[in-house]
Order: sequence, then structure tokens, then C-alpha cells
Amino acid sequence: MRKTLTQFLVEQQRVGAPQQLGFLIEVVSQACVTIANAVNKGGIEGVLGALDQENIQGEVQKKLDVIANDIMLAVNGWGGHLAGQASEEMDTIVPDAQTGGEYLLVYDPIDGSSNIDVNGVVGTIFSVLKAPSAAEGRVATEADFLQPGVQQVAAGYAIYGPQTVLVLTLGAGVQAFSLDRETGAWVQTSEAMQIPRKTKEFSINMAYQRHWPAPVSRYVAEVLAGRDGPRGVDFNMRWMGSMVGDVHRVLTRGGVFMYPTDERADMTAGKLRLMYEANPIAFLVEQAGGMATDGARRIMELQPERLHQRTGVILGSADEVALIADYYSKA
Ligand code: AHM
Repeated sequence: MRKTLTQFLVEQQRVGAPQQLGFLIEVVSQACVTIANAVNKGGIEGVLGALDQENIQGEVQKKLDVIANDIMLAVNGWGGHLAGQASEEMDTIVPDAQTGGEYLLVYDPIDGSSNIDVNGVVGTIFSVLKAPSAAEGRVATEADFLQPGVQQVAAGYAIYGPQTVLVLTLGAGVQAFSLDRETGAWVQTSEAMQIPRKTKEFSINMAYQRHWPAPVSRYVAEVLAGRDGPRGVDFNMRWMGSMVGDVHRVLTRGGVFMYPTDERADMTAGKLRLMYEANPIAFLVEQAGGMATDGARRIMELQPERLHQRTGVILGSADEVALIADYYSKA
């Protein structure tokens, strides 16, 4: 019989993972089941479409952004294991009123929001940090959250696609669990996801080509030249408009995903959020043998200065990411 997420977490506790961390992951997975059900109901329950409001980053919020955020906040808030939560959809952190929680939970409740109304893939991304406030017996502050990605103790995402899959790392490889809707259990479907070092597939929004930095233009021009170019091989291109969707493909069969900073005034820091998207995904990618960089630096070593900070992102198959990083260093 296949292992469930609960069994996997109990096994992890036996080899030293803290009990509270296992409980935290279990609760996050329950929240993801509830979000999966809301995504699945779609138009039946009127959850599609946009709201007449923006989040702190000036992005129009979709109804599901807010619904999923409320679910994450409520489901994760009752256990006492968290010192606080931070979300892409909330202006500031939500500290727990108690002071005993040992962890901080950071999330993007619905990644790939623009896909919601067209029935495309979306997901929930999360990152877990230790709470410095716990040992000091105080309420968590925003400064407590500003830790580089290397400090993450767990990270993952739930992808709501044809299958609902939870992809998780506790710092010892990447495991995947598929939701069995008949039993309600997360069933382990991968024990160690691995990104091949080499790939013939890349992922970038070509619409921004004229704004790209030179190293990205060079890389994409070379792969587009295919077997007649310097790479000597034809490449394939995919872009889902949903980071979880594109990253899930990279984790499954390799590839390189790019959302670089570019010259536009609102893109000089990139689009994707360091703490809610880039760090948790970088942790998963590295644990699966891949690389994640902003071009110049390893993403997980970036020191966040603000909760909603953005970053350029280039990640996936190690050999390709190293090549692009090399182009950056020479530019
Ligand atoms: P979101 O959190 O508002 O959904 O934005 C993040 C998404 C990523 O999932 C995806 O890779 C990117 O934005 C797509 O951006 P674009 O529409 O510019 O291609």
C-alpha cells in the first residue's frame, strides 16, 4: 500500500523532525484541500472573477486570491504552532496572540491568479521559517520574517491541475503526494523528485523579449537557433503563466524557468516575490538537484529587506542555469 502524507510525517519525526513541524505541514495540507475544493467548484459557487480592489503590490485581486488567503489564515491559525503568518495578499504580518509558536508560515495563497478564469493551473506556495520570537517569549514581528531562504526548514506547493499534488521538502529531498479525492488522503506518488542536469526545454514570457537583460537575450537566441546554432540541438518552449505549473514541469522532466528583472521601470526588481515565491521554489529546486539564481546570486542567499520584496528568477536544470549565470557574470 502507498504511504500517506501522515505516515511520511510520522516517519520523519522518528528520524528527528520536530513534532510541531509535522503538525504544521499536516495543517497546511488540510488548508490546501479546502482551497482545492474552492478552485474545483469554480463558477458553480461564483468564486471566479476579480474583485474591485488591489493588494499592497497594486495588483487587482481575484476572488479566489482572497478566498484562499482567508482559508490559509483560518486553518493555520488555530494550532498554536505558529508565531505568525505572512501572505502575498496581506499588507502586513499576522502574529499569533500566543507566544509559544515555534514557526513562521509565509505563503502565496493562489499563485498564477491570471489562470483562474480560464481554468488553467494555479497553486498555493508556502515557506516555513523558525520564529526567533519563541525563544524570547515575545510576539513575532515583521523583522523576524526577514530571513534568507537558506534558513527555511520546509517549503512546498500544492498544484491544482488535472491532479491535485502537494510537493514538499523538509530539507532532505523532494517528495510528492497526490490528493485522493475519494479518501481525502494525500498519497505519496514520488519519493525523490530529481531535476535532470541537462534539458532541451525553456520557459519564459517571450512578450517581454525587447526588455530582457543581455545575458537572457543571448541564452534565448542560442537555444532558439536550435540544431543550426551554437547549442547544436533543438529546444522546446513552454509558458503557463503560473509559476507552480511551470516549476512542476521542471521538477518532473527538467527545464529552465526564467522571470528575469528587466529594464521596465516596474520590473527592475523583477516580478516574482522573494519570500512567497522565489525562496520556497528555490529550496525545492535545489533539493531536487537544480539551481536557482537571480542572475548574479543564489536566490536562497538573498537577504530580504522587505516582506514583499521582488527578485529576478532563473531556475531549473543545473547545467543550463549555470550557463545563464555565466553569461550574467560576463555581461
Ligand atoms: P501572481 O502571484 O499574481 O499570480 O503572479 C505570479 C505569476 C507567476 O505564477 C507566473 O510565473 C507569472 O506571474 C506570470 O507572469 P506574466 O503574466 O507576466 O507572464
